[in-house]
Amino acid sequence: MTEPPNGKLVAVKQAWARAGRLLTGQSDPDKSMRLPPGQRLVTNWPVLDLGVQPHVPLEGWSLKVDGAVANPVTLDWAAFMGLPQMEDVSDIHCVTQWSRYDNRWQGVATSVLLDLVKPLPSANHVILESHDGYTTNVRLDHFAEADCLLAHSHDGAPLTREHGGPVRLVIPRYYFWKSAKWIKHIHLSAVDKPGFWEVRGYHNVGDPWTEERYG
Ligand SMILES: Nc1nc2c(c(=O)[nH]1)N[C@H]1C(S)=C(S)[C@@H](COP(=O)(O)O)O[C@H]1N2
Ligand SMILES: [Mo]
Repeated sequence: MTEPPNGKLVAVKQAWARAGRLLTGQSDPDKSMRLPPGQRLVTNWPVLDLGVQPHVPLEGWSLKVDGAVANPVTLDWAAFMGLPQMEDVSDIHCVTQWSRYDNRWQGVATSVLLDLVKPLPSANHVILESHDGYTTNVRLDHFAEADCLLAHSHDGAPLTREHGGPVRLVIPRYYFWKSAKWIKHIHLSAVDKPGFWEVRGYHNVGDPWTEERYG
């Protein structure tokens, strides 16, 4: 995506990144506190996007997983829902300072998907691409962790369109911008490829406990 619909919002966040806004200078690498430095707890669930919330009907939905894998797949809805399902409760930490505890997600573990496609030894990075043109990147070993999933439901109800339904990534160890909504393509790669916010001043990794907001 070259020009997102909400260019003004993007420009503001980019300016914040340049200015190092919201940084407290504190760090909690051992995760001794549940709430990472500089975060505040919310009980609502804010919606963040680039000004579009793509409508993706289940009939046309598909998820492509390819790149440095032995067995690339394109799953339709029935195939995706036919995979073993899991549930996990985790906290959300958004780089814009809100955190939300105890999100109960249901979906397919990233490890199940990886078992299916069989990553090649050269695969080290995962590039995620969404229906709104959004992209983001994570390390393969972190993507594969036990609390990471492709979620289709939250608290037992289908994920709403505004929160990334039909399916979004959930990767709790990072700021929430890494958890791509409306996911359509997962590309495994030997080389890293910074995504939408990563090329606009956000940190390439995004660990909330060491305040990797920008970088
Ligand atoms: N496809 C897509 N995924 C996305 C985004 C986006 O704009 N497009 N925003 C990211 C950001 S910055 C955040 S904080 C979370 C917000 O998720 P929520 O709206 O469900 O709270 O989604 C992330 N995933
Ligand atoms: Mo965000």
